[in-house]
Order: sequence, then structure tokens, then C-alpha cells
Amino acid sequence: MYQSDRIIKEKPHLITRSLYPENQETPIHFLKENVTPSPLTFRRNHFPYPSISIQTYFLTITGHVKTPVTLHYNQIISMPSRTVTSIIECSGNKRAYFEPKVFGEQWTEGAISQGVWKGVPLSHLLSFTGINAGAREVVFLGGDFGLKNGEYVHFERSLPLEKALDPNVIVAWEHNQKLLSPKHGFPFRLIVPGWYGMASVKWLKTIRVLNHHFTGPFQSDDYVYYPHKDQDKDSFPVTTNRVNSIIQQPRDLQILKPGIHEIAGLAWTGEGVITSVEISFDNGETWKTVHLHDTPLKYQWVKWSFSYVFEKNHEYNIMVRAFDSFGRSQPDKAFWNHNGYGYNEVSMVKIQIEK
Ligand SMILES: Nc1nc2c(c(=O)[nH]1)N[C@H]1C(S)=C(S)[C@@H](COP(=O)(O)O)O[C@H]1N2
Ligand SMILES: [Mo]
Repeated sequence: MYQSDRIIKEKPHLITRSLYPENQETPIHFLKENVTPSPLTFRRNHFPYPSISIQTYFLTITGHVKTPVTLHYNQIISMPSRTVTSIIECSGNKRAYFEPKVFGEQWTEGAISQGVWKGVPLSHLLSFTGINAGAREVVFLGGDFGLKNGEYVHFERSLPLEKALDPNVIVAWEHNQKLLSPKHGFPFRLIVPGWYGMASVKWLKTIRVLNHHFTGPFQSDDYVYYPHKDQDKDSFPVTTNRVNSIIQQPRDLQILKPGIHEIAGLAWTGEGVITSVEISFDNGETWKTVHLHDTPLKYQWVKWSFSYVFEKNHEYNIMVRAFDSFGRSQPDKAFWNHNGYGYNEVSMVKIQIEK
């Protein structure tokens, strides 16, 4: 066997942003299938992985409920289940592209995955306990913890009651027809389709119903859009995924032979569905509609492609923008915010065609 064959047969790798805690993104040309295999799924962690043993594990549902309950693993996985296919995209995806630069993990475009998640609807769990009048939010506590702003805290986030009761919000134990892996939240994680990834709390330990607004550090400091550099005014929380796209092929700064090439990628949105994707070869003066490979579905990405004849000895800026059923599209200039969330500027690659 030649050395090159051996290299080609090696498994693809993630791109490491940090190892402790582990933060790794997926090279976007590996997002080929509609379901991202677990080993290729990006990893986003604020703290070291918790160690959880199933024998001692239980999930508590408490707070502003009629009957608090404690459930063991087997009780939960024997409940009526629902399967949702959904993307999970980190709200910091594409942060590296903000100008001026912002602090935080410098994700490029691969902090996104699409998976098939099976679990019990949260609404079913809450029908078990009942909810008291005046309930406003539901808080989810993850089993991982560490220092934040000088204090030991767990990763903890809330959802407004209305979103928590959406039948697509599930407490999942299966990912792509397999048991949830330890890195992605075993034994249970929340899946919140349509919201950026921070909402999908891993290693779920406690569910608490509140009659007031939750203000943990991952709710009030992080995952807030702060539009100004030096002041907090006009801030608002990070929730749904913005309409967005990536160009997977050709890759940025690739050199190609003259002639016909296929341009291909993905497009997605958090609310509604993708309605069209457009491409421009003249810096946004004119746009053509690309071919969508499937009927766009809610919470899922859609693959698109477009064939184009490239002239020799030329450079091209290929620009792509997606539209959704709310009439939203990708802006010409990203909405800058202090912590660098929700980047969805028109996607672009620059390529060169040989002489
Ligand atoms: N308990 C816990 N849940 C968490 C996180 C975390 O650090 N701890 N990170 C969140 C963020 S910011 C994202 S983007 C997703 C990433 O999910 P993944 O690592 O399974 O891809 O998990 C979310 N759930
Ligand atoms: Mo994230």
C-alpha cells in the first residue's frame, strides 16, 4: 500500500479550538450527509466533561409544579418518545469573521451539525408534575460545572414556558439511532429545535419551573446580544438561529482549472423554512437562484448547488445568500455585537482560475 492510500483511509478529524474544555469544529466539507455522524459532530463545552454513572443517576423536576418528581433512567426511556431531525448550530459559529474582532472561541463555519434525536417531549414530563399558575420559565441544569466570574457554577439555562411546551422540545437519550454519547450529553440532553445550540443543555440533571425570570451567567452575561462596545444598552437575548448558509465547494482561496465547476453548500434558518438561495458572481450586482436538492424542512438544513462556467486567468468572488419564509435574508454586513453571536453575513469564497 502506498503512503498516500493510507492517509486517505484515515478518519477525518475535527479542528481543535481548545482541548480542556473540549471545543472542536467540523471541517465543513465533511458535512456531506444529511445526518452528521457522532464522531464528526462539533463539540462545544464550557467545562470539563462530567462523569455520570447510570446507577446513581436521577432527573429531578421541581419548582413551581404541583407534584415534584424524581425519575430514574429506565423510567424516562420507557416514556412515549418522539424523534426530531434538527440542526444544532452554536451561536458563536462564524465568530472569527467579525470585524472588529471579538473575544471567544474563534469558530469559522463548522460549529454546526444535523442529527436525529429521540426522546420524550418535555411537555409530557411536565404534564406528569403539573405546572402551577404563574409559571413563566423552565430552567435546565447540566451536570458539568466550573469557575465562572470567580464562582463555581453549573451550565444552566432557561426557556420561556411557551417554548418549553413546544412538542418538538425533547429530553433526548438517542442520537442517530444510537445511545447518546458521553460527549454529547449522556444520559439525557435537551434538544431545542430552532434555537441556537446553547439552549440544548447536555447532561441534564434538574428541571425547575420558575414563576420569575432566570438570570444565571449563561443567560444574562453570555448569550446576550450586546450591540455596543462599551455599554450594555439595547441588549437582547440570543434565541433562534438566524437565516444562514455555507459554501462547501469550492473552498475559499482554491485554485481551479478553467471550465465548468459545481458550487455547493447548505442553507438553514431557525424559524420557518428556507424558501430560496441565491448566488452572485459580480459582487452582489446580480443574483441567480440555485437548485435546492430537497424540499426544505423546518429545523433542517437544505443542500443546494449551482453549475457555472469559469473563465481562465480570472479571480471570482462567489457570494451566496439564503431567504426564509419570514422574508429574512443574510445581511451584506453582519450585525456586530460584543460577544460575537449570530454572524450571518452573505457567504463568500474567493477562487482563482488557472491560466
Ligand atoms: N451542560 C452543558 N450543555 C451544553 C453546553 C455546555 O457547555 N454544558 N454547551 C452548549 C452549547 S454553547 C452548544 S453550541 C451545544 C453543543 O452541543 P454539542 O457539543 O453536542 O455539539 O451544547 C450546549 N449545551
Ligand atoms: Mo454554542
